[in-house]
Amino acid sequence: MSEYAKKVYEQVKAKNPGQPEFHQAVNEVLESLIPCLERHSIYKKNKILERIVEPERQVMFRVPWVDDNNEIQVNRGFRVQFNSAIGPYKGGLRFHPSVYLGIIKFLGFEQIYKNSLTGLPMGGAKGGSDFDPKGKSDNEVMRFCQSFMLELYRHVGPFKDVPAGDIGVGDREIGYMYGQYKKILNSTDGVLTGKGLEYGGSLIRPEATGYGAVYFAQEMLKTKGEEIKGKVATVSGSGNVAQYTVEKLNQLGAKAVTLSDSSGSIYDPDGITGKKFEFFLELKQLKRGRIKEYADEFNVEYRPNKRPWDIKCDLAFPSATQNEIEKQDAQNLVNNGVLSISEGANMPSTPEAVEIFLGSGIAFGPGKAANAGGVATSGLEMSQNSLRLSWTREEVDERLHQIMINIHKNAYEAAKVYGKPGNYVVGANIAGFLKVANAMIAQGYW
Ligand code: NDP
Ligand code: 2IT
Repeated sequence: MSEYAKKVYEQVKAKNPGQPEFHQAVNEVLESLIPCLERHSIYKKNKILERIVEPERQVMFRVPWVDDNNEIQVNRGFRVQFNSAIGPYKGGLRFHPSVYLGIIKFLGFEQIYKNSLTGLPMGGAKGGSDFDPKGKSDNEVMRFCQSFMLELYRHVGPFKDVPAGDIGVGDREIGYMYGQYKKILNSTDGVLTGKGLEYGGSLIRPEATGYGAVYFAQEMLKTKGEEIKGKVATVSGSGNVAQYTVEKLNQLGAKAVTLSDSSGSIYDPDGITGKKFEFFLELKQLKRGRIKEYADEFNVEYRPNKRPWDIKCDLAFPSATQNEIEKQDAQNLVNNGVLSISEGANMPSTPEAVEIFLGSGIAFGPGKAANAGGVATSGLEMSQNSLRLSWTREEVDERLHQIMINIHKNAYEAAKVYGKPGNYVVGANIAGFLKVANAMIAQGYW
């Protein structure tokens, strides 16, 4: 690593102890930026790295709520407003028991570059709570969301900070939070994205991350003279991103053969298609069931506590969580002849796995590029709210598709210009960074 990037990384580790995921995200970005920092001394002169690794604001708060047994429960809430150089803070909320400050900071840091890559004016942020929605009644989730918003409302707003969903936060949670915000402020502004269609949501937002990850894979494959059609794909997770990844793969004539959750994975060599796909959507969206029930229903293999990465495939779409592809998983994928990895999740590959992918010459699409379709379509939801209009499904999908094509092109070109052709990690990080860094310089230090 260059002396400058190394110095800043060491400072980050010393000043943010006990936050390995944040260190990991920072390390990857700083390392990628070296060719850019070497070429342009202006960023060092303006102390851009020292500034960009420090969130503009971090809020942590108590979230008390009453469960169905009338007992008071207390969770911890977070909103990290990382960077507003190019627009209002924007990024999801994650409700999962593993959430602590380090997770929110890694996600917020990634979001800065991702949002910049979309070409839309959105700064980077992330928030959430260690609340676990699993096994809670709708009323409990509602009371939690109301309490969470009772503090969060002070920090957000359509020109300030616009949260959305992430793990454990879907249309139900967004609805409860939006209702509470409206009640507190008597304002119907578009403070959240991922809203229901009836009250300001955008068509295609639910599908956007998964669709976008497949569009990104499509672009990467084109550079190798390949196409999606006829390919076999492994997908992890079974939530929002996984669901619409499988749908788009089906539409484009590929075959998705796996799904997973934190308990295990299923392997359906005939493909998750037709009635089986409909069953899967209903199982997850309406019944909030477990993926094992798919295996039980269709008599396919259930693999307790196993991820999908040992299964032979052409395309892989990690769509569950961070660090879900470790070194051996990456080696298995490469040994089995995988052509592309398109990260639907945020930072699903460990640094050792990324090294294997990059070293093997396969097309590796990092999350901040490959899964940017979700936040991009959130940006389109914000545009529609401002216009007081709703675009059609076709119009939003066309814009999403074009944004993914542009992100691919910009990352691909940047990698070439900075001497790392084919390396989308370097390309995405530099392309995302330049716009933010230049905006920071233009606005003076603050
Ligand atoms: P959901 O909550 O809808 O689904 C999450 C899925 O991942 C579930 O199947 C869940 O299984 C699994 N999962 C979560 N944590 C773990 C874990 N620690 N180990 C194993 N499996 C796990 O979330 P999303 O689909 O929205 O998010 C998935 C990923 O995509 C995340 O990394 C998120 O940050 C990223 N992302 C999401 C976007 C969006 O628009 N929603 C946009 C861009 C990225 P279980 O039910 O057992 O917990
Ligand atoms: O990681 C992400 O980009 C998201 N969870 C979506 C954020 C958003 O504001 O739509």
